[in-house]
Formats: sequence, C-alpha cells, structure tokens
Amino acid sequence: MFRRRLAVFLAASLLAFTPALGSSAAPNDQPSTYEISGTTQPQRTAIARMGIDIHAVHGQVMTVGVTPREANLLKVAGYRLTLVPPPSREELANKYHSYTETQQAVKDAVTKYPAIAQASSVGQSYEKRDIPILRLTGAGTGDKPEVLFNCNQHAREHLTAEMCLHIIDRYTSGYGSDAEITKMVDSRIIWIIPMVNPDGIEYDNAGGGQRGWRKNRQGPGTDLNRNWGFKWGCCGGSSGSTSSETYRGTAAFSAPETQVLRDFVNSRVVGGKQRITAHIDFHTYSELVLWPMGYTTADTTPEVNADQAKTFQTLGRNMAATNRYTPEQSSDLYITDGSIIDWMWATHKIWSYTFEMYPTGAAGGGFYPPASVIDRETARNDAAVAMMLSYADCVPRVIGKTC
Ligand code: 0X9
Ligand code: ZN
Repeated sequence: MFRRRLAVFLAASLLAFTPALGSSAAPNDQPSTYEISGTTQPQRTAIARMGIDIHAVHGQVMTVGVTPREANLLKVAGYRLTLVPPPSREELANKYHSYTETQQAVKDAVTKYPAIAQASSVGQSYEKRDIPILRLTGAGTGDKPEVLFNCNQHAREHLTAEMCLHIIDRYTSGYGSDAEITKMVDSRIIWIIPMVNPDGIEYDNAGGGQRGWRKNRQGPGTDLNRNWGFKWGCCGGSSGSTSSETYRGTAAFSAPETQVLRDFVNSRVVGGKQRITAHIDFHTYSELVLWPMGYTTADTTPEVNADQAKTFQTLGRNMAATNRYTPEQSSDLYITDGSIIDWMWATHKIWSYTFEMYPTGAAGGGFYPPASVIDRETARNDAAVAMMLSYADCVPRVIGKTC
C-alpha cells in the first residue's frame, strides 16, 4: 500500500513537472479510454489530483481517458489498466440535439403550450450564445415551490440535454391529460436549462464530433463544475493548472456560464426567501444519484446537520430505487470543490442532487451512447424527477419532518 502511495506520488510529481504539450503534441498522444478495477476513494482522489481525466466511477471500477504517457504513469503507480475499444463511427447517428436545435425545441414548447410555457435566456455564454431557459407552470396561484433542472454543464455529456428536453416534453404534453403531471405543473414552477455550456457543446460537435470536450471555451477552458463559489478550490478537488480537465478557472465564478446561472438562482430570492427548493444537475456517466457535500467526505458538516444529511440520503436513495442508479454522497466518488450542488445547498439551502446518467462504463458508449438509447435512458428518470417535484413543497417530509 505504502509503495503504491509512493508510486502515485512520484507519478503525480512527474506529471506536474512535465511541460504541458501544446499543439505540437505527437499524434500518438491522443487519449484512449481505459478501465481500472478495484479502486478505493483515496486512490480515486489521488488519480484525480494527478490531473487524470476521469470519465466515470461505478463501484470500484473507474473509467479514465488517458494519453499513452499518462497510461504509463498509472501503470508505474501500480494500477492495472484495461483498454476499452472506441465506439464505431456509425454509433454517432445523430438524434442528439445541437445547440440550435435545442434552442428551437425550447421555442417550440412555448409555441405549442403558451398557457404553461415561457422561454427566456439566462444570459450569455463566453462566446455570446444565449443559454435558454424554460419556465413551466399551470393554473393555481399563491406561492409555488420552484424546482430547477439543468443539464450539460459538461459539454461531452450530450445525453443530459436530451434529459432536460425530455422533461420539457413530458411536462408540457402530459399537462391536462396525465393527472400527476397536471398537478405538479399547476402547483410548482419548473425551470429547465437544457444546455448550460453551449460553446463547449458546439465545439465538441464540430469536425465530426466526439471530441471529448468537457469544459467551457474561455481560453484554455474552465470546468464549470469546479467554478462555483462555495469553498472554491479549497480542498484538492479541482485543478489550478489551465490544461487540466478540472481547471477551476481564475476565480470563483470566472466563467460567464456559472455567473449567469448564479445570478438567476440569486434572483429567485423573493421577499427574503429562496423560491427554488429542489434541483437536479444532470451529468453522464456512471448511473449515480449524488448529494452534497463534495468538498469533504464527512456526512455532517457546518452546512449539513444530521437531519439534513438524513434527508439528502433518504430522498437520494428513494430516487435511486426508481432508476436503479447507485445512491451516494458525491465525495464518495472523489473529492470535488466548487461544484454546483455544494453551492446550491450551502448558499441557498436548495436540496440539490447530481445525477450521473447512463451508461455505467465505457462499454455502453461512454459519453457517446448510440442515439437509440435516448428514449429509454431519459424515461428511466421519470419517476425520480416526479419524486423530486412532489417533495418540493417540503423536502424533509421524506424523513417525516414538517416544514
Ligand atoms: O466530476 C464531476 O463534476 C461530476 N462527474 S463527471 O464525470 N460528470 O464530470 C461529478 C460531480 C459530483 N459532485 C461532487 N463530487 N461534488
Ligand atoms: Zn459531468
């Protein structure tokens, strides 16, 4: 164990002191996908700190995208790597929505269901693309609890935009015919942001697509899910190195995309009260339901008391029972700091979850599953989404508490 730790340390130092490869990188320095079995949380956190691009963690199996050089360093560190063959080009068959198609889908929902749907822009991305948001609510007055769903902070996680578009479709087309949907739309305000990172998505789709791009497109790219302003960069759960896939940016909220989303959430404080009570941030892949905090492995923290931890766990497990994902505290994966859910909870006491969608590993297509799975894998979350909405009036009700 110690020898392995030492080896990890040496490997990490080697990586840290090897100059970043620029555009002159050798053609064989392209990343490939590997699986590493039998990993523990400290090992995964160490691997994350090495700057390795982590694609997924399912149980103890970790899926990583690494260059030949990084693969060697991991091997030197004592890890056994299994190569996962890349998906065939045919599997690209495009039913996934581009940014423009997503914008159009949001507009179409308003055209078709003007009584319940309104569209606007949260603000603009670094490259000045509007970030569309849909507001859904039906009959019924008074204070309605609000629920936010956002997708695609990470560019290559294309299935997530489909998830948000599926929620839009379901909660518009089912209104008036499906009793549960009608009740939720009438009694809640539902906010849906299908693409938080449009620049990254457009870049990932360019030139044949499947470029594996994760970050936004500001300079070297910032990992939006490390740029949020609660304990930003505190705990070794993000990187200060611009070339890293988890580069946290120059400051908390240095990315326009996190700024505008933050401002939107702040704007939902009305009369001193945050109207949004519940939130899901969709990612791929690993099939997980994750809750705060991500910056520490402690279950209770200054931000999360025992009842709150129990509430997060209980609702998280109940939702995971419906989609057969694995429920866990987000830091059980690996430590992250500056993530959206830590901020949502710590700043606004919004019951905030990260869902990691299909697949569990690279075998299902990794970040690029065939479009044939979209319907099945988005519908898989219908019951969990409904459950989140149904508890939005008082989430602690899930553990028998009143609000
Ligand atoms: O690392 C992330 O941002 C998320 N995984 S992904 O593979 N989609 O990039 C997980 C975030 C989990 N949240 C925390 N650990 N706080
Ligand atoms: Zn992600």
